[in-house]
Amino acid sequence: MEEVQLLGFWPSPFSYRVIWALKLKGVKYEYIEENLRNKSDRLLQYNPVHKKIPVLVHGGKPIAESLVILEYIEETWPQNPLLPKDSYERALARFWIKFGADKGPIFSAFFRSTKEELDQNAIKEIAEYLKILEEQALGDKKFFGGDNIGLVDIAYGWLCHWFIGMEEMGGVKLLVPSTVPRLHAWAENFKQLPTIQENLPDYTKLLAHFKSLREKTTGYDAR
Ligand code: GS8
Repeated sequence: MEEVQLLGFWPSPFSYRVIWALKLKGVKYEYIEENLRNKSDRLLQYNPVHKKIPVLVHGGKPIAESLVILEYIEETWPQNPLLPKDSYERALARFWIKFGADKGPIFSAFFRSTKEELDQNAIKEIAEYLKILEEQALGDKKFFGGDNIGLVDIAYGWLCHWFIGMEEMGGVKLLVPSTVPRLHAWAENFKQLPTIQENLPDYTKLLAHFKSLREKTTGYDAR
């Protein structure tokens, strides 16, 4: 088998998407931690356009963008399929993956504001987003694709850990049983899968990282 390497950054949910997919497929890889404040020549050479992690390097060939990497992994290692066989079901899965990617920027509100100044419009938008996910994408299923984890779950997986940290930092609770019971149950089920549980960054460290990001963005120490 050709060598697989992953260039990542420990608090990045985008790195974890790739880690989870590789683990679920049973693909052996070497993890290389990048210093994003002092990017390596390797990262700049492998992702000259965005200069971002994650980058998957397979047999010396780099692939950037986590969602593109997930599709590559699914095509290259077909064992334990993460997308449905049926073309229509696959299109639906891709629709929801794209929905999540398009809506990503709404979550930056957590880093732009302090606990006291959290943008209430952004919070409302995020609450509506969670409701749409629950009602339109998840429904009564255990995972987005049915009984088993798939690429849609992996794409939204950050909600079960990173988003919880963002909520704690912002002093809000949105992913809760009282408003989105089925999505909350999904997050719990997702997090309990051994592959996910064993591959998550330390929560306390993550929260401290979030707070330092927020301080940089807001320009002052806002506790
Ligand atoms: C986002 C990757 C990203 O933001 C993907 O792979 O899905 N759309 C991309 N990577 C960040 C680290 S995680 O916050 C990154 O590498 N940033 C470096 C920089 O912006 O200079």
